[in-house]
Amino acid sequence: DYDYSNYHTIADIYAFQDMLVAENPNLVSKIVIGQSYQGRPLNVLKFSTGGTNKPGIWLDTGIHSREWVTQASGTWFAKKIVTDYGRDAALTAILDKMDIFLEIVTNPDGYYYTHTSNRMWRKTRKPNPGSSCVGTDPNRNWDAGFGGPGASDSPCSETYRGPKAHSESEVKSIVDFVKSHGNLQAFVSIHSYSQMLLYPYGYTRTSCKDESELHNLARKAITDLASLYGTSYRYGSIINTIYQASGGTIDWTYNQGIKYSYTFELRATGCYGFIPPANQILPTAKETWLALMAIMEHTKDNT
Ligand code: 0X9
Ligand code: ZN
Repeated sequence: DYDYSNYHTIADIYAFQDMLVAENPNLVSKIVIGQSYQGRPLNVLKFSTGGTNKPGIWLDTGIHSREWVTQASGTWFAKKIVTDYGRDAALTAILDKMDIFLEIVTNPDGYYYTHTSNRMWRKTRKPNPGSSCVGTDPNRNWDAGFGGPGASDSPCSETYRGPKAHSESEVKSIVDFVKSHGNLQAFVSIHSYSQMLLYPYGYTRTSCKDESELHNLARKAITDLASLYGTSYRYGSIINTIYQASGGTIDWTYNQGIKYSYTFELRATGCYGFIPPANQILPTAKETWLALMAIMEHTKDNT
């Protein structure tokens, strides 16, 4: 049986996904939206009770490979969805109206590398011509303020934006999926760390047009999150709450018309940073789930 309270290799997580599909064929399927630079599949779990092109909710974890508590939480979310469907009224109502898409290992080459070579690897693993430094920051590579302040043009930087927008197949595959789906209503991209729930924008100080609704929903979500263990989150726009960042995921998805675009920074604070001990996984996943439910329910009620 899968141990949700420990960190796992990419092979384990891929096997977990196939097992979940095999055990819940009427609820879960696996979509391969593309492949990574090194040829690994970009797997997305689709949770659906049937119907065609229902409104969708997207969740991704691990686009920054070293943020291991996010992939571990994503695995727990997948199990939680199949456990709660038909038992928990709120989740059942969400899935009766909407499909949920979950990409757990969003940067597989990076994740593999964090297990084999460098635990602190963040970027993709595509070489940069003319440089000995490898990789692009997949949270600076989106076509939203791409190339502006809040990203680097140096391949050796941890926030290297890449040679052009959507140059990374891990990013482009999601772009293509979002466009071809055409009916995503919420997009939640999960990072760690620093305990924040953020909405657009990151590349500009201009408020997004849904700011007051996104702000109020964020407050509700972090209040629900805190109800479990008292974990305290900050919330607000990216640029006002964490720092200016251009080319970020949810700025692009918001500009595509996906109103409920959020990004989390999960536990911890400075103490554990990117490497929380495994005993943090379950509490992190469980409290985060409460915030996700608040966002998903609000999306359902406003779609
Ligand atoms: O710098 C980042 O990419 C994020 N912090 S992290 O420590 N996880 O690397 C914050 C930026 C959030 N911005 C967007 N999602 N656009
Ligand atoms: Zn991150």
